[in-house]
Amino acid sequence: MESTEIESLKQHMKLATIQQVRQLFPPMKRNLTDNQFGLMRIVEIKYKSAVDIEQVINEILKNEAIEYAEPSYNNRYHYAGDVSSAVTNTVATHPVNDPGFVKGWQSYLEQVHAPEAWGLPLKSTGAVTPVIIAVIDSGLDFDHEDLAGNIYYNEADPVDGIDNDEDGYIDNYRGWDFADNDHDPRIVKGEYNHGTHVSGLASAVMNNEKGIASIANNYAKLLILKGYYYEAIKYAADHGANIINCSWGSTFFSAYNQEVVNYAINQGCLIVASAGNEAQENNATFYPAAYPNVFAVSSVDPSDKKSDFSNYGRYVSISAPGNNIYSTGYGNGYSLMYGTSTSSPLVASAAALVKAHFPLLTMLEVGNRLKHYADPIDNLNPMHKGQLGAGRLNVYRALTEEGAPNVFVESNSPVLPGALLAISASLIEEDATYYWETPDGLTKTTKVPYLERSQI
Ligand SMILES: [Ca+2]
Ligand SMILES: [Ca+2]
Ligand SMILES: [Ca+2]
Repeated sequence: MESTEIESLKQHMKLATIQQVRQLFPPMKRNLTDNQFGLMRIVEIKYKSAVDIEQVINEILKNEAIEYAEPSYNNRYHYAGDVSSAVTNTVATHPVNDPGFVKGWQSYLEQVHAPEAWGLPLKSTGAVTPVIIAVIDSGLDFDHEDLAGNIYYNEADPVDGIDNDEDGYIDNYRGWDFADNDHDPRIVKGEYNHGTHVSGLASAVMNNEKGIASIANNYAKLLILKGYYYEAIKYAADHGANIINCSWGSTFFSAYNQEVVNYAINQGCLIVASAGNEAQENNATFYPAAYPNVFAVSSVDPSDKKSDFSNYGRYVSISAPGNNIYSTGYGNGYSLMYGTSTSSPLVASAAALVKAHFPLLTMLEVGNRLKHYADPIDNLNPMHKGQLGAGRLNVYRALTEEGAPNVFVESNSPVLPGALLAISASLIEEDATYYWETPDGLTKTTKVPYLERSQI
């Protein structure tokens, strides 16, 4: 939306309740992405809370220039609670020297077969580009002994009061705080610990004789974005994130939020999101997890049964451990938590490890690989067949097995009879033959030759 259009919008709205109209994604001095997929047309309107929001929305919709108007929903984190019971101190032997792992407090890593995966050499012999996981959460203890080494810093904009990289964010060296709209996403003592716990699961420093081990095995850097906001998803997509972890959400569908999610996915990001912890109440559908193409994560217990608290549904992509998960906390601390909030960053971390091993895969293909090689758990969960995604994460299989079909149906809506359907396939090793069945029972086949990627 042009500034003149915003002015005209303000004039059209005669409601005395309107306080501020702000374009959410104005054009940047440095055009990070040529195509913002229309996000520039979105504005945020603030109004006095004494008036009913439906009345305000109806007034706004009288303007024919408005496509849609909706409330701005609050999001909440998906951590179900601290675990107060002491952990069992069983000593394991393993080349990994992180004490949390050695003492057996991270059995969830064995459950997803991370230790076998760590021993695999990278196929590529060249320099490895770190995989960037954006952690959109409550902020981070940047000085934590087991996290400091794996934080991503934007060297193009040091903290000097100037927007050196001209991206519209002054001094976004450490990331950004979307709650306070400033350059400091650090957590301070007394603030909620959620983001520090999630970040350790995504990429705590491995093999440093401190704290915990992490699936990503030091291949992932953490881009820290504070506050549970969809604007942070846009920021992550514009600032090089491969993976975006959202251990939060709300039950409200929003057209605006869906647009931001689509934007990030179109930029090549894998959005990994917790399915939520309301299963014992109403098993609400949670967003962003339930938006199409978001990698939604449910929680399972150590025996691969659905965690009591975990939401479930057809929109879930995969399941990962979420009970008694030991990770980093404020002030060089460590704590146990449970919730789908802990399951999601484990999957994000696994996605980073797969991307490090297969740098040519798109993040969509990485997600597909994780799903295809998940261990089936439907038989263990007869009440939730098809509602816990493809199964429980198995990162070792995702790295070692071949033959995962990377086939994507490119349609955002149900395909009607007679409609043309685009199917894209990427073959990693060899020629392939695809079989599929149409609803009238006909079996179709097609052969697709393998091409070197340079030819594609
Ligand atoms: Ca900047
Ligand atoms: Ca600066
Ligand atoms: Ca460590």
